Amino acid sequence: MFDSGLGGLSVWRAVSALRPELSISYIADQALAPYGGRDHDQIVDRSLRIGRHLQASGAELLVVACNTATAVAVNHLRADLAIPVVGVEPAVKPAAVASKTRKVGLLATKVTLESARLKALIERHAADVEVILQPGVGLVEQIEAGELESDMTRMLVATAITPFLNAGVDQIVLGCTHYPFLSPLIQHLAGPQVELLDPATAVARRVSSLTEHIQNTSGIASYQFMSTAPSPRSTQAMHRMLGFSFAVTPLQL
Ligand code: DGN
Repeated sequence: MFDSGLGGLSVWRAVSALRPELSISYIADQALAPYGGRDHDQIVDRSLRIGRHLQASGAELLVVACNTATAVAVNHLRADLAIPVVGVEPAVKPAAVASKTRKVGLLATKVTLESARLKALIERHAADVEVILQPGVGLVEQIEAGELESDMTRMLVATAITPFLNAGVDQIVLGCTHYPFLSPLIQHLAGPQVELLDPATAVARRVSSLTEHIQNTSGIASYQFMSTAPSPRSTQAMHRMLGFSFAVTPLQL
């Protein structure tokens, strides 16, 4: 499993809750984080390097725990790798189905918002609702720094969701795997009439069905966390986000 940084841990959390016996190697590509403003070639190149590395290390399935990398690199990964590849997509369809106001907010990175993949997703599943697109400016950086509740984070979240609230949305799609770590703050600022949608549980179900054949005879999962640019601060943030301590191994790609 990989992400540009710590956001994919929201997917890690859902997968390990559903399948606690699965061993997971997680790569945070913090040397290149955030992916959200990078050009496509760079994201594709990084995703391929990470995917090949994990496949060569014995992974039987790859989870792209990043909407941005999924939007631009998932097809390249599927063409290149021999193992199945599961991506993350903003939960536009369930939001469109659930919306009573017929107005849905989608918070994601710039690359995801501008991707052809997202455009197709909205056309396919949300053509009859108004989808308001909003980049989460600065939010990934705050989460990477472990700042989940600071005044600055609060201000950035308020700025990001104000257009949604002004438009009267009743669903906010969290279109970046980092954002679920801000769910308590977003929910508090948006109010109880707004529902937040995180695709992690749906991804976990997909992973689970694709790994039914994988037997872990010991019944004990081994977890490995790697980063291309580890730091004590981000390791501490990871511990806080997952609620337990572990080593983060440096990785060079
Ligand atoms: N967590 C990622 C996503 O879901 O898009 C990437 C965030 C980023 O690197 N900007």
